[in-house]
Amino acid sequence: MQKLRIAIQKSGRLSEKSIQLLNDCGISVSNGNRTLLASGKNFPVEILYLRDDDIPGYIEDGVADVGILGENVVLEKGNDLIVISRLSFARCRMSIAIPRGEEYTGPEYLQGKRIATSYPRILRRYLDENNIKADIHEILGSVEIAPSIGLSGAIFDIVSTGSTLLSNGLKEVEVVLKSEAVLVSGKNLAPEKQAILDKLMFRLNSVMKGRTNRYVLLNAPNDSLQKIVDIIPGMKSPTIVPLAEEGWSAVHSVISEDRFWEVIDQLKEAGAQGILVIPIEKMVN
Ligand code: PRT
Ligand code: ZN
Repeated sequence: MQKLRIAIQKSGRLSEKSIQLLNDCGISVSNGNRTLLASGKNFPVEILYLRDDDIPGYIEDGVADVGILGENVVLEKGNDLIVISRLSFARCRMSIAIPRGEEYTGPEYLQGKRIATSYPRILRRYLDENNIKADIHEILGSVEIAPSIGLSGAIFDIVSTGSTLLSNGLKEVEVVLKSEAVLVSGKNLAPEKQAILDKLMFRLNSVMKGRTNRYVLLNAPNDSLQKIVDIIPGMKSPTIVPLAEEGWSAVHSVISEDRFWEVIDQLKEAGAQGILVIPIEKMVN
């Protein structure tokens, strides 16, 4: 039987979360000793553990079928990849930074400068779009030290908290793109593999939805129920159950995590009490 080959990062910022995501999809993947190729225990997949930079090439050559990697790597190294799903982890931005003491006047500042980066393709595109002629100096690691050793006047690199820039005397002046982990596939998957991928996507969507929503339970006087139902319509409509105390009901619903605090405030204002918020493991539609 055919198996879907999933490439994930062998060790690094994406590894644990990639394994966790597959596990949450019911695919047990060992994170013990990562041999190059391992079989999923209860789903027709094989896991290939690779350096993230190698994943696009392996997929494009047909050695792997799908992979989990940062969008930044997809944009820099991928030619023929399809982004199937955004995965909401390993979020970061790709930014231009310059020495803190310099005055930044806008993208024009970069005209004629030398910029050090490990992402020449993404940087080239940004510079071209802004009609900036600058010299891109490609280096593979420790990009952040380039200005202090006189190698370049600016850098283009991944930024998360910004503390690496800070401790190297740099300041972030342009956010060129935002990135997160994504699931990518090659073009033209064999039908049998596509069918496995469809199954995996059904599970993945349920897990992703569960992660981005919360189950809410609250009590409210009956005369505020309509207001509350309008605030939290839920998947279909909220469940309303009468409480033992006359004139009161319990309301159960689902709310999206990104609206969470705003919704909680509105619920309290509408008269909700005893609000409980519970994580959702999976949401199957
Ligand atoms: O060995 P392999 O080649 O597989 O791994 P790698 O060293 O190339 O990649 P890895 O594991 O460091 O990162 C994998 C992916 O995680 C990246 O391609 C990004 O998509 C994503 N990611 C998210 C990050 C960061 N956050 C991040 N902060 N990748 C790198 N960093 C670096 C950043 O460049 C800085 O130097 O971490 C440092 C700390 O960042 P600050 O801003 O928090 O100080
Ligand atoms: Zn890498």
